[in-house]
Amino acid sequence: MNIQINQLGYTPGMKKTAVMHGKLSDTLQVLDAQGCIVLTLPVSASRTDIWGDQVAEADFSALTIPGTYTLRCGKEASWPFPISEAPYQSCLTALVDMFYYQRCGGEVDARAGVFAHPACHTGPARIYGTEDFMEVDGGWHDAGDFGRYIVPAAKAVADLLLAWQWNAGAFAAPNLTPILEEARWELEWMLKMQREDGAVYHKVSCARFCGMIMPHEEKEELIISPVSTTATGDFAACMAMASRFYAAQDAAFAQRMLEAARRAWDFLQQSEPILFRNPEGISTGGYGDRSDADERLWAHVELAVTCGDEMYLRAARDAILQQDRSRVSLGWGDVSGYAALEGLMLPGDLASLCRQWILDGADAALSRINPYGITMTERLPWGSNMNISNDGMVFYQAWLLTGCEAYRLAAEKQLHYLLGVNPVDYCYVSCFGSNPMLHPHHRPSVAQGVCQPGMLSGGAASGMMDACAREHLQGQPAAKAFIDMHASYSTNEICVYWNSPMVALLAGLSK
Ligand code: 9MR
Ligand code: ZN
Repeated sequence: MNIQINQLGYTPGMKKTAVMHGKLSDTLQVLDAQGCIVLTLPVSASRTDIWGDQVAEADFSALTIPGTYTLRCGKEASWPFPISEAPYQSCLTALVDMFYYQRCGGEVDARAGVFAHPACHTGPARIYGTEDFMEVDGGWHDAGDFGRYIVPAAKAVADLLLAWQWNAGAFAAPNLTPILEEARWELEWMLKMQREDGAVYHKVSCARFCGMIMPHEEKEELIISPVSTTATGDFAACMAMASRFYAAQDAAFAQRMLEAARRAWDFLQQSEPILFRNPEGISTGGYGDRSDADERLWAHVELAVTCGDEMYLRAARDAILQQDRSRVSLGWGDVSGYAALEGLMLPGDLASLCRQWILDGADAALSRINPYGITMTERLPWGSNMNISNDGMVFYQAWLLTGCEAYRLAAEKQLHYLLGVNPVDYCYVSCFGSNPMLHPHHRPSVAQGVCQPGMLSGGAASGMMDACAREHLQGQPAAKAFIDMHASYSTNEICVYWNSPMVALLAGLSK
């Protein structure tokens, strides 16, 4: 289609903008389900977008009556879409259920249909380079592979907790498991990954990625990779944060997490950076990093917020003052943005610094927004849809702080992009929308020959980082470098920490 809309539709009161390739006509017509024209609206002058295409826009916010509609402009039409009070609720439910489907170390029951499976990856795992074994059952499979990694786990859990904080009411729908219970599944596993001295092992996986099989069919030896200070910092932050969320319902669990966070923090104080690289013989996800300063910063802030001790406050203050506060990063590699968001709960002057940090970051991002509403143009990284959801979270937080409409609209634009207003015309959430992503790099989906619903694709990636992308996407502009084929792991994998920021964004915007 040459007219891009959010394929899941809009609420009556939302601002609604269609994006068109080329100026198809001077007017846009809105047709109801019977094909009758209900509105005729002007189309903007077309402008050259970042990839040399002509792009025009039309605002159809005047459409406010619930129903199913299509847009027409010249000879082109959009997908049909609804106007309704809660157009994203079923998508949000599915995005949360995805975490249940990703469960490791426990049965995924019949509610998951063909994706049900007995407990997988159980039994002792060997600590790399030793003949020592540890039991580290549980957690979620990271992505289309079955590794379990601490660094991305911390991001995913933090996002789910923020989603809950922003709008607990959005999770009243009957999910496969309630969101806090699901986050706990991961937290319990993370706790097992801590060494006695407080350090945290980076990951547990087999030595290499397996074939396209179901999780319980992977029977290779499980190996626990060495500790890193990025994993330890993320762990300390995430545990200190989570302990606040569970204090009311399970004080003992909250206490266990806080003690684990303190021990991880203590380890960091006496340790040089230990930056992870896959050791000899291990080739699963690396989640390597050039710096652990941001993980340490986040840990200081969460412990300061949760405990209020002078020792943590001092560390948080020093780290915030040293931090470049011009952008708010919520990536797995640079987690400093979580310090900004959570730092809003620090005492007065530090909270003000964090508030300004968020607004500066949001303003810088706003100034980069392109015709599709996203901030990236020439280069889209592996997992760009995470960056887009992360931007949405930052805009949403800026809106919470100021009530300024421009931030809210920018947050909504990130959602619209993910759900259809993008140059490839896909709804990037599997099995949702009129033109859904259906062939993810996701072992259970490939093994069963059917797509698991509710997974956000990594999305366009300009680097041509797999053979399938090189074969089909060479020369495409950045945001068109996407192919819905399972072989393209760099453009069409799925991940827990790509779903999680979308859960937070959607929960927030559903309020
Ligand atoms: O999401 C990760 C992306 O930012 C990196 O560029 C990429 C290459 O290192 O790895 C991605 O993470 C993958 C991980 O290594 C293994 N599980 C699947 C992840 C998503 O593709
Ligand atoms: Zn498993």
